[in-house]
Parts: sequence; C-alpha cells; structure tokens
Amino acid sequence: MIGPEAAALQHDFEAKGFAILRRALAGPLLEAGWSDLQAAQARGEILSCHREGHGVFRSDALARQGLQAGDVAIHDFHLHSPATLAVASHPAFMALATRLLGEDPVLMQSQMLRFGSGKGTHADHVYCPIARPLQTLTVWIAADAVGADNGALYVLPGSHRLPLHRFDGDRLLWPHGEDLDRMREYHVALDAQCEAAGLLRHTIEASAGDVVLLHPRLAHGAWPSLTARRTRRSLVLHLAGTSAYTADHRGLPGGSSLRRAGRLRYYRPLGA
Ligand SMILES: O=C(O)CCC(=O)C(=O)O
Repeated sequence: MIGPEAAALQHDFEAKGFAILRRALAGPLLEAGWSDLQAAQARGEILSCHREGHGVFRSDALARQGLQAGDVAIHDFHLHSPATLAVASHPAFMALATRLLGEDPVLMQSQMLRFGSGKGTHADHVYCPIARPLQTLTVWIAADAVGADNGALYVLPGSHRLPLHRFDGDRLLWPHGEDLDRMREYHVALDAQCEAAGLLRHTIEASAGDVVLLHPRLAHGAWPSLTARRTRRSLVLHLAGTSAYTADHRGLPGGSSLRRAGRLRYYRPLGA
C-alpha cells in the first residue's frame, strides 16, 4: 500500500490509536488457515493453548483443565500451517505495520480464537515482557462477520495518549500471572481512567478479511458474546520492531532460529 491511503491510515492510528483495513484479505486464504487448524485438532496434534486464569498449556491437557478446544486461544499455529503463516505475513497489511513500527516487524506470538474472548479492558503493551514494550503493535484479523451480538472488539479511541497505567505503584508490565481478581481490578481501573478522561467505547463491527491495527497503549477489550457458540474467528498477531525483540522469549527447549516470510521475521523451533 502506498501513497494517500497509507498516510490516512497512519493518521487514524496516531490520532485514535487504531486503524482498520477493510476487506484486506481474501476469504479462501483465511479459510485455508482455519481448515488447517480444524484438521490439526481432529488429528490430535499437540498445540499450545491459552486461556486467562489457566495460562499456557498443551492441547492434550484440555480435558484436565476442564475446557474444550473452542474455549481457548491457540498460540503460534503459524508454525504448523503455511496458510496461517501466509496470512500472518500478508503484504496487504505488512507495509502499514512496518510504517507504524518504524522498522520491519517480528512476530512475537500469534493467537487464533474461535469464539469471542470477552476480555476486559486492557492495553497490550502490559503483556509484552521485553525491554521496549511500547515498540509493538497488535494486528487483529477477522475470519467471520463480527458484531455486537457475537463478541465484537471495542476500543477507547484516544486512550493511547493517557498516562501509562502502573501496577503495584510503579511497574509497567503485568505482574500477576493468571490471577483473575487482579485482572478484573486492572480492567476496572483502566475503564475508570478512560471514563474520567471522557473517552467512550467504540464497537468495531468487522467483516471477514478486515484487519485492525491496534496501538500497544490503546485500551480495548471484547464484548461478551450474546449468541451461544456462534463462531467469531480471529487471528491476533503480536508484532514488535526487530530492534525491540532480538531473542525468542518463549524459551523453546531446543532453541529456535530466526526466519523470514516476506517482510515478517518469526522464530521457528530448531529442527522443525
Ligand atoms: O479477539 C479478542 O477477543 C480479544 C483480542 C484482544 O483483546 C487482544 O488480543 O489483546
């Protein structure tokens, strides 16, 4: 993307803290990634799962956690599925992501969610345990129509300019692991800070193929879904500037090597 369109989106991003590329990705490529996930789950492939309050665990521990496959975010499925990697590195949004970061992006983590997360109001930088957590960007890619009834994202435009929230007095990064009570306190505190600043929630209605870029300081969350089990598939990418993420923070046991897919850098376990 070049010229006035990119400049307008960058302006939106800087003014409001988010920008939307409508219908940037084609359905068949998105569907290929999601079919890969369904097939991997049907084969019982071991995947990395996450749910707030439970943390990160292997998919073969789902039943032990009292959860089903649709209840969790799947982490880093781009390492299992070339179609998902193709979406995660797609040129339709990579030039804008690079422009917003000021350098080439590296993928810290991807997440695939089949249903709305219902996450409370938060800003993503607090979950980036790197030296420069503000040198990051979240990319949210819808694979279904997402609206108020099935767990739409909401954002608080302008909240990326509010003073940074501090945990326990002075800490920039989230220090409380999977403690849901402390999470709720954070969500309530951030909502209150936005309300005091006169900022209102804006719901993002999305179509399949829409790409939303979120500033790391932007307060946002997801409405609870009102329609039981109606899918609202999304792929979420957590990107950092290459100079801000210089080693793989997942600490894969066998080590990892840095790879490239187009402009995107990502880490792959050694030997995979
Ligand atoms: O897709 C969602 O439900 C939530 C995404 C989100 O808020 C995040 O990944 O930070």
